[in-house]
Amino acid sequence: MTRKMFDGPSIASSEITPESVWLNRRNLMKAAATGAVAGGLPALALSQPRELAQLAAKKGDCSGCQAEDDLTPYEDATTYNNFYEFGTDKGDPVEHAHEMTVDPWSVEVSGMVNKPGKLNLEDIMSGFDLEERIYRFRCVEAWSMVVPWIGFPLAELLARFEPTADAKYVAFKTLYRRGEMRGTRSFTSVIDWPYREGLRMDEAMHPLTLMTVGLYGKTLPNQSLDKLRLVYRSKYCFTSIKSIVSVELTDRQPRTSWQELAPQEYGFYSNVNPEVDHPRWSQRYERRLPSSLFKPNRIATQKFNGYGEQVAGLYTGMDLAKYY
Ligand SMILES: Nc1nc2c(c(=O)[nH]1)N[C@H]1C(S)=C(S)[C@@H](COP(=O)(O)O)O[C@H]1N2
Ligand SMILES: [Mo]
Repeated sequence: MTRKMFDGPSIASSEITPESVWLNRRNLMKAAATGAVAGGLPALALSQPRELAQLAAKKGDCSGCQAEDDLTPYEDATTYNNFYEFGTDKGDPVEHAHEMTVDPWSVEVSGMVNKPGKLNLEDIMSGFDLEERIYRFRCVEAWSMVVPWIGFPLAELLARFEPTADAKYVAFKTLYRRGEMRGTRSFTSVIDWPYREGLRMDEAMHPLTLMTVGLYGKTLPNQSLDKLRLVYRSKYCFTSIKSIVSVELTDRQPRTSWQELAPQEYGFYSNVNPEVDHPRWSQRYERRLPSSLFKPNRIATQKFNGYGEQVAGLYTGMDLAKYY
């Protein structure tokens, strides 16, 4: 089943950057600058990094945690990124995201809550045992990567602000600081900043929905998400917004940045669904990074990213081709 073709400007053509282009960039980056990259990577509290795969596989909630998939090398997961605040090319984030000040970081929770307010990231994470907070799963789009994320269920954060019974949706907004984000100043910028995303309340409270603060035992390198990133495990990776500073509980379905840009291509729900093609490409397969022209590493995409058993109930009776 194919949705209607999008006939506007091809805003997301960076999604399909030719491999040769990004491979070159990637090698350039490698050679150029462990400086910029490594400089932005304070190793957080994993004092003695253990075998990551082992750590990542041991989570209690591991049913369907994709522990059988090999981890994507750190290099690949952090050099092929989308973070339009820093440009639309996959190589822009690793090159420019270090220009963003990420310390201190706080998030404001407002709207339909009994206790609105602001929390510092340090306060959110105090008392955290990071080794107990590793979740391994795929981030899927046309490509995919398997990452050991560090995070915590979003529900834990929301509970501290006491959502009221009226709250039906959660609206997320990211940091928008023009001076530090060259992509927002660029004439090619197509997004109405700040970048936005939304969840229905039951999705937000689901234990598989995470706020992440790091990956591979490190606080998030800027290009991947510093400082708070939402990850809903059964949805496409583009819903996982990076650098959240505002969370609003509301009774109205929020508009997401991608929905605004291209409503025929991106819907509010965005669950991983190989049965529904993207208007410009099939969604049956994903290219697992590292992937190249000669070794595309093509893998069949799983409905709900393999979490159907856990989340399908949230969408009972909904036509997922219509509510994509
Ligand atoms: N703030 C912000 N978050 C964002 C984006 C963005 O442009 N800005 N891009 C999204 C898209 S389109 C994708 S595919 C993923 C990419 O995540 P990755 O760079 O870790 O692969 O981040 C998402 N989160
Ligand atoms: Mo994306």
